[in-house]
Amino acid sequence: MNIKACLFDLDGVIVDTAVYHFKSWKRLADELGINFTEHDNERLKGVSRMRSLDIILEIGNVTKTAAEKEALAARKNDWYTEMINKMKPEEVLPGAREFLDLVRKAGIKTALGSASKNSGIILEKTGLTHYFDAIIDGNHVSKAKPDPEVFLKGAEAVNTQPADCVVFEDAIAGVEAALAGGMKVVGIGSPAILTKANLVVSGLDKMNLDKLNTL
Ligand code: B16
Ligand code: MG
Repeated sequence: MNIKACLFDLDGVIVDTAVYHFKSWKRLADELGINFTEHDNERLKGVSRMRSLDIILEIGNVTKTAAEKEALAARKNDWYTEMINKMKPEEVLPGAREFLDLVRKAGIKTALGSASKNSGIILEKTGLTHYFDAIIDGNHVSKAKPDPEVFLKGAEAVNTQPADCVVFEDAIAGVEAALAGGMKVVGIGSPAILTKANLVVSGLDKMNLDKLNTL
């Protein structure tokens, strides 16, 4: 395959913001009297903010109106943004900056394809903004992964056909989104979980151009 663009998920691939999501959702769940565990938090990875809240409310068997849910999600996001505003370049996951550098030097385009509406601030605080030719995130899409919208928009933004793109994803829904978009996908995590990915590595520190070219 002649790869022309690499599309990257953010949380779980480039940075580990799951820990900040967990802390802020946990604070909200505690206030609501819901027992929300780190195990439950796995279900929130790659999922939109509102869907995450719905999952937590489901766990606690709690019902809220649409207006109440908006307010709760906004409270969580205030706590979350307070934490990500303190993020540092050292928090970039091992090998991510190096791999971005490598593909860019090989003439391959790079785009972000994240569900997060906070990707701009995360990339700025970690010093990664300029590694991406295009940034598509939760502010640009109406359909969440596993819908391919975020990656199709990413491919379009870097003028590349989906068949010439490789997606890097840590969530099952993200792997499915990439495949639904007609792209190749490298799973970041465990092969036992990301069974549909074309290749699975434990992190971007285990990626190189040779592996990319085998896809
Ligand atoms: P926000 P990704 C996702 O990021 C997270 O994995 C998920 O836990 C979060 O709910 C979602 O972003 C929305 O984030 O509340 O900042 O808009 O993995 O798609 O980069
Ligand atoms: Mg992710």
